[in-house]
Amino acid sequence: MAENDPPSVIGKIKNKLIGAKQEWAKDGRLLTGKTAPREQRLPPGQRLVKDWPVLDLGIQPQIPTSSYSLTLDGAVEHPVTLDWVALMALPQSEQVSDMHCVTQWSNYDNHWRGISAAVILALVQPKPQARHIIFHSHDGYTTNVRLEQFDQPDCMLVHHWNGQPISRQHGGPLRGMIPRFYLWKSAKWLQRMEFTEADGPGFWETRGYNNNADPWQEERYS
Ligand SMILES: Nc1nc2c(c(=O)[nH]1)N[C@H]1C(S)=C(S)[C@@H](COP(=O)(O)O)O[C@H]1N2
Ligand SMILES: [Mo]
Repeated sequence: MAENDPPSVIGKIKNKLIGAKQEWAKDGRLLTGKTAPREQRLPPGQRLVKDWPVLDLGIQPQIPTSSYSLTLDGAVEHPVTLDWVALMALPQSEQVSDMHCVTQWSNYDNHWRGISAAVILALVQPKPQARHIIFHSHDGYTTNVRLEQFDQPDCMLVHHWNGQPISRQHGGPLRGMIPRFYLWKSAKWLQRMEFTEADGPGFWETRGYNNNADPWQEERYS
């Protein structure tokens, strides 16, 4: 979502909430100043919760699978737009992973079903110059990761959580899941993955959040 989008898109109240989160980033709120090795399951400054809180920009697009499609384009050999049937025809896989939100909650052992990063990358074949992926969502949200951060065995595009289709509020029918980075890197209501040569900081990355977002390095803010 661009800086200059009209406020009506998000709504004034939500702009206030976004503003508050931005202030936190500026103040370095929630920082413990510690780092931890990966072997420590709970990253520094996080607390374990049993539920799955909802965080978004105040818009929760409703996208039936019958009208859903995902575009994979940019610096790839084989750009493609896949409808739901085509997505489900790809090899499906399962993973169990933890989630870590910058607002300090973590939860463990989420069971995902979806399409692995490896399948997506094999399908589109990023060009040698591709270095980054920009995730674009149906609510106007964007987030960026480096290609090698996505090219990991635990990264997926997910459509089921703990045996159920991912709900609308959590970004269904399809969202990104990049478990080893703060959850703002995992785009809900995914619309497009754009492979790029140049980095393109997304919604939160341009509002004071860290571009890299490693929870064990406590990379909350920039
Ligand atoms: N499309 C979209 N994806 C998004 C967001 C968003 O506002 N829109 N928020 C991000 C943030 S800040 C977080 S913490 C997680 C929250 O995911 P959840 O609501 O399923 O817990 O989604 C991330 N992905
Ligand atoms: Mo977040």
